[in-house]
Amino acid sequence: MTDIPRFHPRYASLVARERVAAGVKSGFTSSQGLIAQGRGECFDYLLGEKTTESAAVATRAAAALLLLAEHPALSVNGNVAALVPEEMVALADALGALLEVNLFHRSEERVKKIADLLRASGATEVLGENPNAAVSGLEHARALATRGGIYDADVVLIPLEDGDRCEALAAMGKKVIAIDLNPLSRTARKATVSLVDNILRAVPNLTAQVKELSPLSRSDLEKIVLEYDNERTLRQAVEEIRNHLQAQFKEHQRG
Ligand code: PTJ
Repeated sequence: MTDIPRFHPRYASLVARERVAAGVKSGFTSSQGLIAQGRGECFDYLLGEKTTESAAVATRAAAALLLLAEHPALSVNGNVAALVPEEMVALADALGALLEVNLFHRSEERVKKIADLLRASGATEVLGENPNAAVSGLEHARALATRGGIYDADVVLIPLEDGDRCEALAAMGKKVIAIDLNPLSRTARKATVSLVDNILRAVPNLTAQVKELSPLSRSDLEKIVLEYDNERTLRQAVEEIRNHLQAQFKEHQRG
């Protein structure tokens, strides 16, 4: 990896870029993952590279939804594995949830490398290497699922992916939580709860929220979920981008 100086103004973003590039070199992230990361970086820049108010509200609702779930499952692809392997294991542990590798550009070699990485990061059980079911309505490899894992889950976390699986999982009656920096994406619009935040911040924040909310009663958790409105959150995220850009513009004008 390139040695990035800690004081570099774009340190976090450059380190993330290096991690995705290292994932490609190690063979568990797809080369297309570099493009996805670039797209994410751009939206993060527009958001001010921070967890916004709307993302914090969505994170709380996502934590409540996960705590209410009987069978939560967390999906892991090549970009997620490159950026937050240990953090995904910590979230799974906090919830007693299952981790399942699910890839768009699937190869058995990549699935195994990601599962091995998650195990090396502390996961006791990782699904996805032997899928035995398919999510209906999807023509590609992302349809593959495991019984007892994503296929039977009532709440599924799907970070960094395209919208068609989100829609297909929702059509199966599941609640879907997306992590996607693009508030206009199909995934963000179709999910039950969308975290418009960088996965680097979103997953640790989600784990912290799960721990904070875990003493609450089911009815208190249900209240948080009921009060949450995903459309309102996405509108607010777009507004936050606009406000950030206006503030930046004013600063540039002042010199
Ligand atoms: O490992 P595979 O084969 O399953 O492929 C994974 C990728 C990410 C390549 C695949 O799912 C893909 O092509 O995804 P898309 O369609 O590019 O969508 C990814 C979404 O995640 C985009 O809306 C990005 O803005 C967003 N995104 C990218 N990086 C981040 C992000 N969101 C949060 N945090 C990020 N770091």
